Amino acid sequence: MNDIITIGDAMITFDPSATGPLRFSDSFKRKVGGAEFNVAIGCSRLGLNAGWIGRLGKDEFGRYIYNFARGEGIDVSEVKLVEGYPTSLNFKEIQADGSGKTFYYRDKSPTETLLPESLNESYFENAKLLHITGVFPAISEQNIRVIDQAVALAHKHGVKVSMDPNIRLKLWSKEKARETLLNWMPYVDYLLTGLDEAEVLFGTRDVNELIKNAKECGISHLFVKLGGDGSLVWSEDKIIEAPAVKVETVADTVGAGDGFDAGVICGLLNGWEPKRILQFANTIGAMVVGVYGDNEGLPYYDDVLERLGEKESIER
Ligand code: KDG
Repeated sequence: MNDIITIGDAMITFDPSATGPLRFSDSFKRKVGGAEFNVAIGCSRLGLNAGWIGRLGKDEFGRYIYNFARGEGIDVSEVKLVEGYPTSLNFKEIQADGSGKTFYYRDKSPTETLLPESLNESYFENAKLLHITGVFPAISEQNIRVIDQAVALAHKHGVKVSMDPNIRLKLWSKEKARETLLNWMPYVDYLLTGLDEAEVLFGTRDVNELIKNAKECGISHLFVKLGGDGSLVWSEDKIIEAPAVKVETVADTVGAGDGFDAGVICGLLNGWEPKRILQFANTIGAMVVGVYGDNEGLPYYDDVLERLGEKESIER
């Protein structure tokens, strides 16, 4: 049985060895990325049983990602390596302040071979939570149908659904993102969003307005990521806030939101109080940005406790 399952297009990510425009980057480190995949890694490191549903090319990169996932303890029983579709690629550009851009090479994504009817109903029946984001459905119309089926299966089996809109405007328009993601809101229990994405969805950045919208959609918990201002959660008609965790040096901001999501999912599945969930998730976000790579900075459970000062750190 998996605590959390997710569906995504995992990619090989080429991280530049130096900051600055991609056109001048001439050496890269080969890494692994993909928003939903990062969340699965984060959850697994925190001690949850995480399953990832996906398709990879039957090529060297696909094998690498598959083995990487297994090494992270992710359940890959619903992953297939397929002929004729190269594993998706992503080249990153990183600026001196840690902010970044992504350049995708995923037009013929192996996820084209993942059909709604490919989803295994018992995989959903045996999960506690389905995590979806706006990345996978932005890749193709078929992927949208896959998520339609996934949320329907989750609903049928009483599986909670969390959503991070993760709107990637290189993959689809604001209008298409809004229309598609809003269609799934009636199935979403936990919405984890930044203000920019919330604005795309609901046309406002005002927290009270967002709460009104969340209520109307039947969302039980609205988590808002506020970057340097920390985060907040609305649930049971209360708003709880937590400050950001101080970061000494920002190396690479990509993946921080996925780390936050993993922390929230861990807290929700363990039944923690909202304040504790935010404190834990903010800490993970801060730990991720201190390390280069989309998922290298995702901590193990004890690492978070050490960073929170709740567990002694023994260095030698
Ligand atoms: O959230 C981090 C991801 O965005 C990154 O790992 C890869 O851009 C990516 C994507 O499309 O999933």
